[in-house]
Amino acid sequence: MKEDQYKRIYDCVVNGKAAEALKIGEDMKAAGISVQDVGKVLIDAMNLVGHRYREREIALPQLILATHCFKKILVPYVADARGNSGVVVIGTVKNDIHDIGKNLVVSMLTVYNYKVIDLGKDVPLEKFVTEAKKNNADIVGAGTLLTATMPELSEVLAMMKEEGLHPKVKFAVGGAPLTTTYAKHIGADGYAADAILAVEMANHMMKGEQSFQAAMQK
Ligand code: B12
Repeated sequence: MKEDQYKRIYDCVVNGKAAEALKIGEDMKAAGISVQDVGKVLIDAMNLVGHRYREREIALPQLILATHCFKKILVPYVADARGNSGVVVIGTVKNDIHDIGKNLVVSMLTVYNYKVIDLGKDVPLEKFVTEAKKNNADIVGAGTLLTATMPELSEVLAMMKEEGLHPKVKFAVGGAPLTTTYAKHIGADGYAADAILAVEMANHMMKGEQSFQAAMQK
């Protein structure tokens, strides 16, 4: 990818230029830029936006606008998605309404040809299991941003085991307070620190492997 292309994508997300996002995605696709390369820039940009939000340099609407741009840039790539990589049922656990990061994971998995059943946020735990059964899921992904709701993750896994889904159906977790150590401790098959790593994780899981993808050191 050329530097000006990198800058165009980066600037769009960082500065929330939603009106330009779709065109940028179309231009990148037409120029033959792979979704992997676009995805890496999107994550770089979201890391900066996340940092600025934490430092209170920007407000919540700007964070949400950035994620909107992220998703829109990927729209032309989603159009090609065939959903044949595998089936993922994903959601944010009950009592937690954070869904910005989970939505980015949904977008990235979709462009990488996963059929994603997005249960949304504040999801009753039994729904992960019923939807996994109904949709013949390969992977169940549960996320949380609150330390208070981290124990719900093990409950989802326990229900999957009770219903005979796990270990055939793999269980993945994610969200800012989680770590590889925690994910392993509760018996999850996978963890990913961001949306690109979530694709890598899912690809490993589809081969029946466990996969713990901590953030890359900058
Ligand atoms: C935005 C935000 C909100 C927004 C949420 C909007 C929305 N639609 O999501 C609003 C304002 C609604 C909100 C509300 C609250 N929030 Co809040 N919120 C945040 C904030 C600032 C950013 C979270 C975020 O979106 N990050 C950006 C995304 C891109 O990152 P991410 O979520 O980590 O996602 C990435 C990875 O984790 C991974 N990933 C995410 N999900 C999944 C799932 C799977 C399966 C996988 C594999 C990977 C994966 O991939 C993602 C993309 O790269 C954080 C602080 C912070 N710096 O993180 C606090 C924070 C999470 N909130 C916090 C709190 C306390 C709350 C409230 C309880 C506040 C209150 N008193 O009302 C309420 C929650 C009420 C409830 N019942 O849920 C605390 C949690 C503290 C804790 N340790 O529990 C934090 C850490 C702030 C703080 N420092 O105190 N919040």
